[in-house]
Amino acid sequence: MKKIDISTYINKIKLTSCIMNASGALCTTDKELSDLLNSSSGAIVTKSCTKKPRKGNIKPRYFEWNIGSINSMGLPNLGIDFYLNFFQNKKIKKPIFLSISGLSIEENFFLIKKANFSKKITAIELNLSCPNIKEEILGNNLYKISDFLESIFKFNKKPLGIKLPPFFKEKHIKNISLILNKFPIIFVTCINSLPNGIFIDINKENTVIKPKNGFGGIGGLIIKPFALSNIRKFYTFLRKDISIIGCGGISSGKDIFEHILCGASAVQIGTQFIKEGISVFDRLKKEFIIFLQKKNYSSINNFKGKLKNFQ
Ligand code: RRO
Repeated sequence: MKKIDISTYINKIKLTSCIMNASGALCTTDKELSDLLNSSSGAIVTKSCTKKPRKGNIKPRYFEWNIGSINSMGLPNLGIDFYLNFFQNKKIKKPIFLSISGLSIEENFFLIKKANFSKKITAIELNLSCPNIKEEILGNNLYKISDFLESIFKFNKKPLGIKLPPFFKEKHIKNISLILNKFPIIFVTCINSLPNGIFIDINKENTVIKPKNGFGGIGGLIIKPFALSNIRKFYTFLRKDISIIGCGGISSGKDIFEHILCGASAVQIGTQFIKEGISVFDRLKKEFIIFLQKKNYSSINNFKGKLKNFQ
């Protein structure tokens, strides 16, 4: 039987498997990150971090049902120093993406500068799309994003990518792509959770999470069509050296195939990782390889971005 290679590149960064965790999913604490280091995931991204540790929102702040999840975590994290120290004295065999999500432009500058000093951090995933904080989502403000990136690339030397919110109009994706194409970013991750959803417990007739009267970011299976459409559109509008990391609604090998067919170079697992635990990476890897065997593909380059129109 043909050998199936599921390795990939995010720009010039090699991942031996194209499957990794999504920021926020079991990647906050020492134990969670240690488990990820020992797992078959192709890379690790940390929980988005801030300058100081944050407790996040009041609990319950996460809920899942059969086809989705809702969260209003509120950026709980152990602070950038914890994440930089954690990797400092570890033997590391895969790329490490430090997710940062400063609450102001100045805080983001501080975090990016700090990450630049750490040899263990392969790349920065700049999260411009947290749906659960009161501060503005920069990913939705094209004017600010352009100035912001201009300032960042005056000093930043680390490979850097951006985690984007979902967009629902082609013109928005086109406009943000025109801006991103002007800067040396190496990847985008799309999509973050769909903001301001609500889930109802019909027996109790109430919401299922406590912060913000029950409103939160929606993830999981039900957001897959929006993840796929964002990946597809960004694939057509972004420079070809900007890789796309697909995130949203993956729970099977077939879902990974769909993300890559739309143009993703790698995929992140969020809701399904939280549901299933660390063994999700072994299972998905196996499923994906069997799927490719059946399709007679030997590497992801055989089909990446090659989605055809209906005929
Ligand atoms: O911590 C969160 O509430 C959170 C973040 Br930073 C994010 O980027 N996406 C999300 O769904 N939740």
